[in-house]
Amino acid sequence: VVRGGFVFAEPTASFDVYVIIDQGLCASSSIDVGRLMKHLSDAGAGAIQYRAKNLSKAKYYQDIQPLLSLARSFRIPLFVNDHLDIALALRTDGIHLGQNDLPYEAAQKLLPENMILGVSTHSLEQAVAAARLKPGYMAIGPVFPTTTKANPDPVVGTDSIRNIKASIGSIPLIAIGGITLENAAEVIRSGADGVAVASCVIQAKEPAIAVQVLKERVAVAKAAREMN
Ligand code: TZP
Ligand code: MG
Repeated sequence: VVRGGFVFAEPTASFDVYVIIDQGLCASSSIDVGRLMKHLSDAGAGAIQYRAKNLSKAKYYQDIQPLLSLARSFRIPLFVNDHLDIALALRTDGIHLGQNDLPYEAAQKLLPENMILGVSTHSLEQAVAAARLKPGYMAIGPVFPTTTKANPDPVVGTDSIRNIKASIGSIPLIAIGGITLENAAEVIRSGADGVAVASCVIQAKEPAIAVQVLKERVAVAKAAREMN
């Protein structure tokens, strides 16, 4: 990729710890997003998403443009939330779409081959329907109660994760909603391939430590799962 005269290698995404950089959370804690991104990438977050529910498309575009340059220099994959046109215009690593965004099959027709499509699901039925389109990853949630998302869908719980994972085959399943350092292992033991987190990292005293601990707990829980 050539950007501003610099050549950057495309980073590869992993979905063990996927951090949602929620603009509202960052603003209310006076967090510098660029610095946060440096900490997340140093700590080994597999991917990041910029989520801004209260910004116009114009402002979102303005915000994410410099963040993409930083993400490239830190070699961390960056996902756009909601705005497929912005992802296409900037050639981000991926786009994350929910049930009320452009339908996945329409989005897929527009996506370049190397752009990852991530989708949100909130039930087994939605997961089975979305799996037919073979997205790059699938989020399921909220697994636990969350205050980060306004009007969240009903809590899915950990019990249904196993069933959903069994129904979607090899598509990486990322659990989301109310995930913390304390419950991350349980979520992985229930069958998720990774965790998506916002508040537990953004509002941590040291976001880098939070990511390191999450990564460690996800890895240990996966290893234990594979032994059984
Ligand atoms: N979708 C389902 S829950 C959620 C989103 C975007 C918010 C996750 O944030 P937190 O702070 O990790 O609960
Ligand atoms: Mg959305």
